[in-house]
Amino acid sequence: MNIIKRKHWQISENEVTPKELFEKRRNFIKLGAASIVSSGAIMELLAQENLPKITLDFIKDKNIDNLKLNTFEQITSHNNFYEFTTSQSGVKDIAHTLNTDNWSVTIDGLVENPMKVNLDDLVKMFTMEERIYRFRCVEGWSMVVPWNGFSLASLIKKVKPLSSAKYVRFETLVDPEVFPDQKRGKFGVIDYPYIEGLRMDEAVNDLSFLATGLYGDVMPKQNGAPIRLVVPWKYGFKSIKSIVKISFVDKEPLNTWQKENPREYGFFANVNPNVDHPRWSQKKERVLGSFFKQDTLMFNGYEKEVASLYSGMDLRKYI
Ligand SMILES: Nc1nc2c(c(=O)[nH]1)N[C@H]1C(S)=C(S)[C@@H](COP(=O)(O)O)O[C@H]1N2
Ligand SMILES: [Mo]
Repeated sequence: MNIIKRKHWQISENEVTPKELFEKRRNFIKLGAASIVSSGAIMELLAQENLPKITLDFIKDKNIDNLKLNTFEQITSHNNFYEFTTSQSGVKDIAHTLNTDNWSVTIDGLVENPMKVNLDDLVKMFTMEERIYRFRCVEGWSMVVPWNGFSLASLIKKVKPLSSAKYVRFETLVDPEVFPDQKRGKFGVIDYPYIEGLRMDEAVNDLSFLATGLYGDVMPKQNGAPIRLVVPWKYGFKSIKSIVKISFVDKEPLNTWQKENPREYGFFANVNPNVDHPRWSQKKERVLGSFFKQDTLMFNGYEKEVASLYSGMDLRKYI
C-alpha cells in the first residue's frame, strides 16, 4: 500500500512522481536547468503549468459504492455555518475572516494524554486518508464529498481515554471578531460555542472522521477550516466545524441543536427516512445540483457499518 503521511510539499521528489510531472521534469533537466535551481524551485515552476495537483499524500478512497461526487463549487457555495450567517449561499462570501494560522486544538478531560497541540503537529501524528462520503443535512439536502483527514479512532487511540470516558464532546471556536453572529451576543441566532458530541462507540467507529480538507486541498473556510468532524451516518449538524476543543467526558453532552430545540433535535440524529422531522418528511433528499429528489437511505447508506451500535434502541425515541 502506498501510505505517505507527509504533506505533499514535504515529500521528496522521487516519492511523488505522477507520470506527467516526471516527464515534464525530465525535459526540464535536459535543458540543463536542474543544476542551477533547487528541486523546490522546479516544483514551483512546474506547479505554474497547470499540472494536476499532487494528491498522493493520502490513502485514496476506492469509492466502492461508486458515489458521484458533487463539484468543489457546489460543496463550497451552499453551507450551514451559523456563526457567520444563516444564509446558505452567503457563508462563502464572508468566511475569509476566519484566520486558521497557528490554530491549536485542546484535548482534555478523562484522558491519559491530554494535550494542546498545533494543528500542523496534530496532523503529522496520523495517516492521512481520503473518505468519499454521503452527507445529509436534516433540512433535506445532501451531497457527496471527498474529504481528507484522519480517523477519529486514530486520535482516540493516541490520547488514551480513561475507562470512565463515555462520550466525546467537541467545541467550535468562539471569536466575535471572526464570527458576526457571535458579536450579537444574546441576540445571536443560537448559543455559542457550537457543541457536538458522540458516544464512545460511535466515536471509535471507523467511519467517524476528522477532516482537514476536501478535494485534496486544505479545508475551505466555509466548510469548517481548519478541522471539522464528519459523521456520515448522522444528520449534518453533528459534523461540527472549526474545532478548538475535544473533551472526553462521562455524561452525554448537550449538543447545540438539542439545546436550541429538544422537541425537534436529539443527541443521536441518525439519518432515518422512517422517522419524520416534526415539520417535514425525511423520506427524500435533494442532492445539491440536481432537480429531482432521491430516496434517503437508512443511516444514510451506512447501515452495514453502524446499525449494530443501536440494536435494542427505539429510534423513534432516540432522535
Ligand atoms: N460550528 C458549526 N458547525 C456546523 C454548523 C454550524 O452552524 N456551526 N452547521 C452544521 C450543519 S446544520 C450542517 S448541514 C453542516 C454543513 O456543512 P457544510 O457547510 O460543509 O456543507 O455543518 C454542521 N456544522
Ligand atoms: Mo444541517
